[in-house]
Amino acid sequence: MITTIATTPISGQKPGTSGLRKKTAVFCQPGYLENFVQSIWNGIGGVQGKVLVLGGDGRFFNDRAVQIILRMAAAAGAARVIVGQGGLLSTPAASHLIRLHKADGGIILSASHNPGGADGDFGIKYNTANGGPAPEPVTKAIYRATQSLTSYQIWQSGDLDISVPGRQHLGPMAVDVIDPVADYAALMEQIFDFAAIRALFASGFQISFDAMHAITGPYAREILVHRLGAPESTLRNAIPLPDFGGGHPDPNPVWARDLVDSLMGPDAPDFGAASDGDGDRNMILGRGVYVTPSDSLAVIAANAHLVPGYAQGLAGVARSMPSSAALDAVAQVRGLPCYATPTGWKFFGNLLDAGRATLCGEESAGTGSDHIREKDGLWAVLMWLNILARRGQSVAQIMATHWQEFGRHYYSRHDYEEVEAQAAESLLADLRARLEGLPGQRFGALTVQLAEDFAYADPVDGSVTAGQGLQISFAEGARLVLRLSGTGTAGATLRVYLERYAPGPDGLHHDPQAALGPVIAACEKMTGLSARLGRAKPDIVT
Ligand code: VG1
Ligand code: CO
Repeated sequence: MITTIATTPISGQKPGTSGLRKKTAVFCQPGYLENFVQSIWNGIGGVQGKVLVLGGDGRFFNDRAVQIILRMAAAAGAARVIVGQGGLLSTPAASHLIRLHKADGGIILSASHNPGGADGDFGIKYNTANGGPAPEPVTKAIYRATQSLTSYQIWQSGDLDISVPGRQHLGPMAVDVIDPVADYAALMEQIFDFAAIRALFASGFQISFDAMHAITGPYAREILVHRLGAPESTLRNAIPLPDFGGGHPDPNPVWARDLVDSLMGPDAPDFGAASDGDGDRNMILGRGVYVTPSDSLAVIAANAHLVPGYAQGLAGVARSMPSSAALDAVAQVRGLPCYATPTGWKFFGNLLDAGRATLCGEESAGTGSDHIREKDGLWAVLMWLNILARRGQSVAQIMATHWQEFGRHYYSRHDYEEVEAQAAESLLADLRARLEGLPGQRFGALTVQLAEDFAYADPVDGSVTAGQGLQISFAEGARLVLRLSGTGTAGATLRVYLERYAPGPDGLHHDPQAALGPVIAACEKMTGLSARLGRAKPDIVT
């Protein structure tokens, strides 16, 4: 039976870089989730007769939210919802299921790399029929719907038992509970040379994978241990916990410190990797080496032909604007089209759908391809393992030869977290106002060549997205980008992206922070950042 509940708009239900993210306590307020879900339905023209995929990364409130969304889908007349067993699905697995079942869309419950738990963050994201995050026009329509909402509808019933696979009904709506891992694992087996990776493991090649107490644990166990024969001891933190063990499920050298330390230590395994809360990001390490995400993307692009799924070659490649130009260097040598998009996976969707790009990536450790429409952490790990198996070299050797061939793009991101929103906004506003006059000006050792407020004209649908970060290029082969994060839930986070190119053959093996010294100094001179934010140093350096 459908009940209609009167409500009023809740302010601030505006999707950011990747869905709506708020403190868990905010999402748990009566009606908060319901208002937003009803606004999704209203914003996309309803779900009457439609098929949806539903699941999340298992963080606190995932289980409650799944039950509410199922009842609201039934009330809205959805024909069928495919839900991961226990309400769980990694983001890449959800994207795959939408495509596999030709569903009309899907809902993913996650705040990704943000911490979870009652005191952490929660999030919800709508993906469209191509399996990708809703593009801007759709998120705008959903946001508009939140502003005029007067009621929501929900099916009156108790909770469904979604702990075992099988079909049930909620009123007239079918609910198919499925194994969250099986279809995804089968897709990986189609793309990669599992026999080669199995042989690599059998030869004594050791790996360590850190699931950070988040969703990838069960996926990594099935693929790396059961299908590829790695020992169980390969896995760290592989049991998903609602609060991710109290940590940030963010695969970077700060939050995956133990893994990094073990790869830098005396008995290091040959290869290390970690994934984030919802399984769409990755960190790649070799014995004694941390591979920056932008370099990882470039190496994957340069070696993709070694992987069966990409043996026919790449149509093109794409990166987010702040990501380093390491990818561009590969694209140039290989004669591939290369696109630079705003931050956020939703901007890759059109390029992938149109067959213009095969591989995409972001400096934030998201890498993926046209096999789905999300970034994919385990896919990136398997790309590396397949490449390592075929090349028979260590990660360090692969990096060294890559830099020899393409030059090295020293790269780092400095994050200033939870700064006063107004201070960060005015810093960017003041710099924006000076952009026109910057070319030709010198800041320490660097001379500004180009300065712009990045706007993206989508080559497929012609839509223009403005205000996507301030980009300053220097004549000396360096670049600085500043933008505000769109995924935080408290204050503002200023991201400062730093890059400097060394063409080689010399100067390829410096410490990145030292190599970037002139860019860091130019940023300080240009913006007065530390005084304006009241911060002597960044909170996170990746
Ligand atoms: C961050 C990253 C961005 C990524 C986004 C979602 O966004 O910088 O590259 O696409 O998170 O990733 P922002 O606006 O905070 O810089 V995830 O793994 O959180 O879904
Ligand atoms: Co994520």
